[in-house]
Amino acid sequence: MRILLPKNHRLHSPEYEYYDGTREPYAEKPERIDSILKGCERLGLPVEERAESAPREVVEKLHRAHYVAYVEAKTSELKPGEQLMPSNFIRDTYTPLTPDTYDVALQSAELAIHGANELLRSGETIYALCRPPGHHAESDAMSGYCYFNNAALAAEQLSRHGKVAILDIDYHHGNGTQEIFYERDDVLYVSLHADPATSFPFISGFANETGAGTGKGFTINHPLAADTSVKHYLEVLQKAVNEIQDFSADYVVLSLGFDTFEHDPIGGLNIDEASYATIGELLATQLKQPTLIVQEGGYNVDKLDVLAENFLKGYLKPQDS
Ligand code: SP5
Ligand code: ZN
Repeated sequence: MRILLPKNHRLHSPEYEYYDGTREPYAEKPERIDSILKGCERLGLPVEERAESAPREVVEKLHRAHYVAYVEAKTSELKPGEQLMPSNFIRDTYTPLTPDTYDVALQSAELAIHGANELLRSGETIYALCRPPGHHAESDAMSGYCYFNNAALAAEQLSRHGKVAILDIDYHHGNGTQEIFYERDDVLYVSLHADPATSFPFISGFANETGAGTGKGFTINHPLAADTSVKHYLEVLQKAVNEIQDFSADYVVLSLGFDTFEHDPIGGLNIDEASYATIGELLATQLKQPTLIVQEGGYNVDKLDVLAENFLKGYLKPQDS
């Protein structure tokens, strides 16, 4: 396993998000990646730092050109230290723009796409520590700290070489990833997430959303109740893995969020820190396909290092024995 690290992610560091109109400190902060990286380094995994940007045409394969141009134009108006909450192409009040947001989001996208290319070349598991995250970004809307959909762009690249399954285990439903692939049968989207009846993003992630047109049956949602036990969570995860095998995926993209942790400040299912090793081991044992791991959420900065370390220990265990 190799780690890809975005070099300039800390240039994107908004001060505020708005929760029902009230300013709150921005939860998706640079220290998240520092903490996750610490966990990776404790396992001695090789790290490649990158500062490349995804070409606009590549991003425009999945995002509407007019949206990409809007993000660029709005950020270019900003002076150092300023942040702007755009009025358009946005779904919520969690996704502000700062002067470097456009560039840093393109670099985050590049990290995932590069990961896909490396996976195609070597077959080795790649873990892209993308920041900003991506799974809430729709074809023409920023949302939930996400601007461009890193995992979807990686899946798009992989889909030119075979069938791709995206397994999304962030606490929140990946409304962006679902929307982007909703009518496609070559990319399966399977997600485990907190019930959207009561959790962000509210608009999607219900079990009756299963795809449309040729994509019918290729979106699978597993909403989970707030009181879900680890035991039940693992049973549903097993089911999701079986669905990926039934689809005969050639490649897997794992949208990995640590906001399912019981003490996450904005998410929080009942996953304790030790159980991330169980989750990692289950995935590594049963998903034999070449796999790209893409970082999504996870906001308990003081614990992210341990959560990542435990997940990776579990994930690497089958290889060690
Ligand atoms: C990638 C990702 O995990 N994005 C998640 C974005 C969801 N943000 C919603 C946070 C709302 C919770 N804030 C509640 C504060 C109440 N005082
Ligand atoms: Zn999340």
